[in-house]
Amino acid sequence: MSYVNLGILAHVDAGKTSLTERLLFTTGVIDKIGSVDKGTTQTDSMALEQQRGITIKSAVVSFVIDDVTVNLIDTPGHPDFIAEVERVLSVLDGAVLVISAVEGVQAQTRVLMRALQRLHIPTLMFINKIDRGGAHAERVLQSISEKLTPAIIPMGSTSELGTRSALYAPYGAADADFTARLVDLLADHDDALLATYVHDETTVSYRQLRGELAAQTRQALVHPVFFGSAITGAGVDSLIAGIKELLPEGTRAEGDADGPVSGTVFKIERGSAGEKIAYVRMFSGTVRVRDRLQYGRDNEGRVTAISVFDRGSAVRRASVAARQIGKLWGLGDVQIGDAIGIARTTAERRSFAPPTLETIIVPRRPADRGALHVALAQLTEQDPLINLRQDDIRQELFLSLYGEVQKEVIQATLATDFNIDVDFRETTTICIERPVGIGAAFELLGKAPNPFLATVGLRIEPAPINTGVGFRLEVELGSIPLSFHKAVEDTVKATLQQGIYGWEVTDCTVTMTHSGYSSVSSTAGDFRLLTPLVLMSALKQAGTIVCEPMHRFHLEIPADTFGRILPVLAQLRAVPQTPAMRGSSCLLEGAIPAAQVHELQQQLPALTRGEGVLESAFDHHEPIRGTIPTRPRSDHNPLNRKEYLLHVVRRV
Ligand SMILES: Nc1nc2c(ncn2[C@@H]2O[C@H](COP(=O)(O)OP(=O)(O)OP(=O)(O)O)[C@@H](O)[C@H]2O)c(=O)[nH]1
Ligand SMILES: [Mg+2]
Repeated sequence: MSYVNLGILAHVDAGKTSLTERLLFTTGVIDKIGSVDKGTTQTDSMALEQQRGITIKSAVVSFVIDDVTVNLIDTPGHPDFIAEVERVLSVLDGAVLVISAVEGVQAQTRVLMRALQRLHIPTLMFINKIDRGGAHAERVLQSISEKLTPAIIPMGSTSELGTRSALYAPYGAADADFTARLVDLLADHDDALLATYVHDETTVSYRQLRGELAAQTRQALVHPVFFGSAITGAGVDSLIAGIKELLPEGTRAEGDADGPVSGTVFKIERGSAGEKIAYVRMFSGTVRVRDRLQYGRDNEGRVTAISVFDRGSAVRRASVAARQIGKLWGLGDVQIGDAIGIARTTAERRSFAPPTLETIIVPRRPADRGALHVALAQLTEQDPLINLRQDDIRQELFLSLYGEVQKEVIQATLATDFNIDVDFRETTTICIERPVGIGAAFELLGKAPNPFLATVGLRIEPAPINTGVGFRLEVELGSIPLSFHKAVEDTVKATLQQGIYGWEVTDCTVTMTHSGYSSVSSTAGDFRLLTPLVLMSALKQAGTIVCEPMHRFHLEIPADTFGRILPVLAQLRAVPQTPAMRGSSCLLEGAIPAAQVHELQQQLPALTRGEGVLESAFDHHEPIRGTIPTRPRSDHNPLNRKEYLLHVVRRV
């Protein structure tokens, strides 16, 4: 048996869950098809998902095509739940990107496609909802080429588009236009094919072309496009055949069931008794019930039960092996992103932007404060991109968020699962700081006013945007023990969580320029305590600029409301580009501060007779115009030497 671990990704409401349901039905896993609108699908199983008709958590199901087991991961499309998609990406062999034939490519589709391309995940596209009024094939293909990638090939044609009888028919060897387009596309990455074809086109057989198409799809160089409808089932057979023909079977993995154990945890759930359940994609080796496993940083635990996905749902098994997805019980301290056994050496880079909003969360009953802390800690463990921060000075709980819908979901979850009613106060945006110049500082051991048994010198300078924090050595590696180096590096990263204005400092390089210690009495603690002092004084010299998160927006409004929208956009500090007129609609794209998106969303119905549609997704950080928002450094404040030393003394 071979396995394909397949993600279904798309913008909100494109039809991922409906398509998942249809795939399960067509492959014989379920004999009655559920509906998102009635809350009866397999993958939208949470009560909140069923009430709202949207997916909130990713869910795994499986079906079999001939001798291939497909583990399908249905993901949420709403940008507020992008963290769910982030974690799934690392375990996929392939993906189906769903695009609505009516709404077309949306801001979120671009965000997803960019991530799939960056990770070289083989991706098929499925243009869904061909049965719905307003469906358009050519227009969607055109916008895919323009906005996502030109390396696409429509695999068939549609008829009676926009009606319940809409159908999809795959192209075959006899379709000369199709084969010509295939050659054209494939030859971009295969000179030999082009040369043979130019020499004598009859020597390249259709089978060879399909084989080359599969090979290039598996390398994520080209993207076959299918059409259909999750509701009527049109085109779904062809998509299933495409998954088998064109996507790799667990080839991104080493895949040896007898090899050393290696897996990745991509989802955590709590069982009915509150026990932790870890969803693991195995890359190599076999895990059996009662095995002792190393996981995460330095944790060890015994597996008490395992289930594996088989024809639909998870079933109890004695083991889970390479290429499979399984649920593991018994790993008490497990977290999302943890490696099971040997960690895979993949670059640890975020595919999507971190949350850009932060809110203060308060229990309605003050007595719930402690319980709220515990409940939120549990929720953040399932959703590690949500940061929970306790402000010691203000005695308040800060929660980072992607948006308003996520806020409502957290509120509802706390009420139903934990019986805690909460309110939110002051949603603000999370800014970042970037250094603007170069700053350097050092403190020598034994030289007042340095109270620590360590010499540390650091230089900080700007680095290219989106590169995070780099750490380099300009001192000999052996000049201090390795553990002291490590203490400095870790402390540099921790200190930069809060810059001069209290925001995380990023896109910079920190270089260690001086180091020294006393072989008799220095400890790593001396380095840990001295580093923040030196670094913050270097940072002060360099200076930082506060940058706020900006969204790219796409606004569709009735053309006659344009005059009314423009001043509102200006007031919200949005910068629109030249508008495009399409019939009686006006399309506006541009940049808007993340802080203002919600306000625009609120005002839109009144400004556009309820017809305006706004989409937006995080795009970049930009120096803030106007007053700089600051948040207090809550743990310690090395900007003020005296206060910091007092803090250290109190702590020691
Ligand atoms: N006419 C038509 N409606 C569809 C089709 N696919 C989905 N829908 C409808 O579109 C809406 C959204 O469908 P979902 O399957 O929940 O979409 P989704 O992509 O899973 O949405 P999120 O998980 O919330 O991002 C529902 O009302 C579906 O009934 C289709 O092929 N044709
Ligand atoms: Mg869904």
